[in-house]
Amino acid sequence: MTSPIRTELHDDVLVVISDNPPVNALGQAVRQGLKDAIEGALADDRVKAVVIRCDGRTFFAGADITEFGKPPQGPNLPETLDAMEASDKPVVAAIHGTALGGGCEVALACHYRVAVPSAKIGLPEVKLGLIPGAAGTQRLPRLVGAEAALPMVAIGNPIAAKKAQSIGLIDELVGEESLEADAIAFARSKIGQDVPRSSEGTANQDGVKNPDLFDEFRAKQGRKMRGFDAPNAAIEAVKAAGEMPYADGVKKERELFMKLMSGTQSAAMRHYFFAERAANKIDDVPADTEILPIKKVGIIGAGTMGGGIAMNFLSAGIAVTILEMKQDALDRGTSVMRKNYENTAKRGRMTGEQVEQAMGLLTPTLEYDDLADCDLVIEAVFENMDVKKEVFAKLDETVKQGAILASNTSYLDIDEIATATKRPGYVIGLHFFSPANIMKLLEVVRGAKTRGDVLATAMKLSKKIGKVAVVSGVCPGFIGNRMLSKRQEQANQLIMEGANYWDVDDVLLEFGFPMGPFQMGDLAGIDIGWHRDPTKVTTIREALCAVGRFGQKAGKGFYDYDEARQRTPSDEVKQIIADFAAREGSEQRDISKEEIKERLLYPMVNEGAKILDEGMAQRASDIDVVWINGYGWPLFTGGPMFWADTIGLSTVVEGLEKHGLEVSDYLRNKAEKGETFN
Ligand code: 3H9
Repeated sequence: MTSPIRTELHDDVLVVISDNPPVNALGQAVRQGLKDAIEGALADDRVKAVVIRCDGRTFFAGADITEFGKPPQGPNLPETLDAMEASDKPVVAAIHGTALGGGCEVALACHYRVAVPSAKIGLPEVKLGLIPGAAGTQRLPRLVGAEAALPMVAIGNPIAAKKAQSIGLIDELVGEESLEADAIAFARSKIGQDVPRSSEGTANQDGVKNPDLFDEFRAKQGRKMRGFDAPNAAIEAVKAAGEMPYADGVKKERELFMKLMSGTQSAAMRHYFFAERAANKIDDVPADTEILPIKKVGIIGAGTMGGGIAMNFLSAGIAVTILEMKQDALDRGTSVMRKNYENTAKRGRMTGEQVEQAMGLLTPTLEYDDLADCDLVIEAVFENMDVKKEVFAKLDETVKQGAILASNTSYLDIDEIATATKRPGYVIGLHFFSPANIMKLLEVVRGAKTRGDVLATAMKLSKKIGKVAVVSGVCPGFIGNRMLSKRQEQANQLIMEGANYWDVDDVLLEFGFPMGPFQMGDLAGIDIGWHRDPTKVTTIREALCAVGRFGQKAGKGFYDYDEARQRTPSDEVKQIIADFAAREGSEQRDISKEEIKERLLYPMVNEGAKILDEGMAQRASDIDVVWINGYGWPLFTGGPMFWADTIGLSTVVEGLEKHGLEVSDYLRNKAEKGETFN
């Protein structure tokens, strides 16, 4: 097998080049090639300096994640990098694309780093439930200080080259088109000088002088880190870089790294990494399917949903025509969008110019005819089949042939909607989640007649607008809401049987969700869809509405809220629930948190199994992607299906049986055979 590493001698500078598509992951052959190349350079008197660069779209994007969990094959990355750093001849990393994880560690082991301005550099291992394992946690703080290193190691977001230069991680920015030549010149300018080694740096003394740095960081980032093991290990490792000699710090890093690597969180998060990428692939639609050009998008409805959807396209530079029935609704919708953008600008995440650019791409209208030349129209009107069909019939008449007509429905039958048109092949569901400009998930609903190129276009477009897309078949509630309804059913049932509603919420919080179903109800508004007749009480929600407990906006719903929107369980609500249960003849008993957890989560797994069995999801991991991105299922468990695999499908089956709940044949069969979903 030919090595992915080759070398080219440019007079006295040896350029070591990696060509390991798609992302130059540091697999065994790359490590071996790098080690050999460095040893060769040291032994060759003609070579006075070394440049390391990559072919293709990026510098090394990290260790090869597919090797994790398999028997290690040498040379390992730490020893390869130690050999590099030990060189007395200057070694320069020439960075383009993304230098991530092990790739950033390669750069840190080099004596100098130059980068093109568009490059990004970072240590995203925490996003895989890990910390850097090739001395990144020890070299980085010694080079840039603990304060600058902490967010990079513990939060894991890559930083732009310019920022990296400002903290001392990059020595020089070079030309986008002249990376290699500039890096060679830079390397040549360092020949004959003592080489600086990151492992010998002293910037980490900032953490020694101000040891509160670490607790302050933890306090500030606590919410983002809740439930995750890796960020705390990352903080510990960076702290160790200030407290211990380098060799001991590296040992400490290794201990922490190995512990995380063998734990369930990292397995879950690595599962998710590949799950997100798999979700973008459609089994029977070839990857090279021709994509339909989408230059102009029409949106019907300028309410919260329509406006949010529109912002996705505007932010991605795609023109949007937004339609409403009445001028005041149209004006209100567009001004909300502008306000949202301006708030983002206030927080420094957009410039004023970008706000104007985005809003400049928006055309508000009251006329269907203005949608005629759109390539894609998404309707986000009232959830009613007759209304939707009317809209689609009108769109079919007005919008040019070959354009895609999409519905944002969250549960209606796309196939029935498609019957209102003469182009069912071009009809698709695009189910955005609220707030649509923020939530990552997009359920792409494939109708019976939806064409392959229409689907492929939707998937490609979703990536362009920064969404994580998952294909769902047509069934009530699709993947996400269909499973949610099973959880909600149990939540309602549990409080009728005597469980405290705050215990139900707390069980989910403790599991890692950002909030429970009753908090969620309060946030969304309990009066959504309420008939407004306080004398007609057939559900607990109606009973709450009848006494004006409409949710957070009213200061009270299931919970009482203080000024800071902190919730306190309400005796009044407890009584309302008890009275309602008595009226319905529902017996009350003490219900343990364990039972609550099992009854909330196991039926979801069972529904997931049915979704798979019916072919409504292509793969179990797609269901995980839906729940992690759309409903706050904790990433560190890998999603409902991976979590079920982790605890064992027979555990789930036994739990469902114990509580007298449905067990699908598909789940039972898998459990009996000792199989897993993933
Ligand atoms: C680490 O480095 C640990 C060390 O500290 C310790 C060592 C001792 N390995 O995302 P894309 C595949 S941990 C294997 O669609 P993009 C990916 O699955 C690692 N495969 O492209 C996909 O395959 P397919 C730290 C990888 O342009 C294809 O490449 N590094 C890896 O949208 C294209 O990927 C990270 O966490 C990998 N490391 O984004 C960075 N990376 O085509 C992880 C990608 O079959 N990677 N693949 O579906 C990324 O964040 C993005 O891939 C990147 C490109 C931004 C680089």
